[in-house]
Amino acid sequence: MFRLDGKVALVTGASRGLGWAMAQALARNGARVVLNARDAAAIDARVAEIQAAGGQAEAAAFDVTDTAACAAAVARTVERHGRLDILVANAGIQHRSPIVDFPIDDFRRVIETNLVAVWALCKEAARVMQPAGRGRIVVTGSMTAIAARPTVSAYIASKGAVHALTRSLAVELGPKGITVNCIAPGYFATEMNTALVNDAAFDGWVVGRTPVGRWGRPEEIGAAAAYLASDEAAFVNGHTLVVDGGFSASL
Ligand code: GCO
Repeated sequence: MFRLDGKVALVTGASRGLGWAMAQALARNGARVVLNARDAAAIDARVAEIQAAGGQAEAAAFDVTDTAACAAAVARTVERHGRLDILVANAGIQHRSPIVDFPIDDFRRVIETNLVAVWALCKEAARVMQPAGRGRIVVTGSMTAIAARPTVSAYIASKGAVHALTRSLAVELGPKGITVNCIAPGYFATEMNTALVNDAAFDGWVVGRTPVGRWGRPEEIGAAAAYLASDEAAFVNGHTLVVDGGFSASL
């Protein structure tokens, strides 16, 4: 079950954190994975790691806020491999500041990366999946779009929109054989959260509020992405799969 042999996937933000974990999981299950990140050297190293482990991978270094680059990457993938079966629109950034001090330019940057780029990638992927009558789109949302905390208003707004976009596209693309689902991570010890992990009070709060009593491990997100990308998940559509150790289920 959950094999992806013969499938071609594009994963954005794949050089580290949750994106890297998802790219590894898809490759481990047999997919040919196109890994995206802004940093060409970082993504080349990750491609080499997957290849060394016997997987199929190639690099696509571009900034997801460059919508022309997004379109070109999808077109190049189809040109090279004749298909794009799976999109994992994961790349995202964080900016933390009380709203009263939050620079509008930082707000716009977060929205451009976490929402506009995700929308643009979904558009390009749908354009090539539709003729095939099949596709899997997985977007990275956030538990904070379900239960918020202070000082991350741009991130939460962007992720809340991504959760809504998931439902919108699931309804529009479902009839074309394309499912669209969202993975909403809880607190994971990724590079984006290094400052939080290293803050003893915040670390204690996360561990105390999470029923399983720890931060998430990136590989635990990889398994969720591999499932949603699989043939077995054909009847899962418009769903937000929360992977948070029970954090958002608890008072
Ligand atoms: C923060 C964190 C969160 C997590 C994750 C939780 O500052 O609270 O960055 O946003 O990264 O998104 O779901």
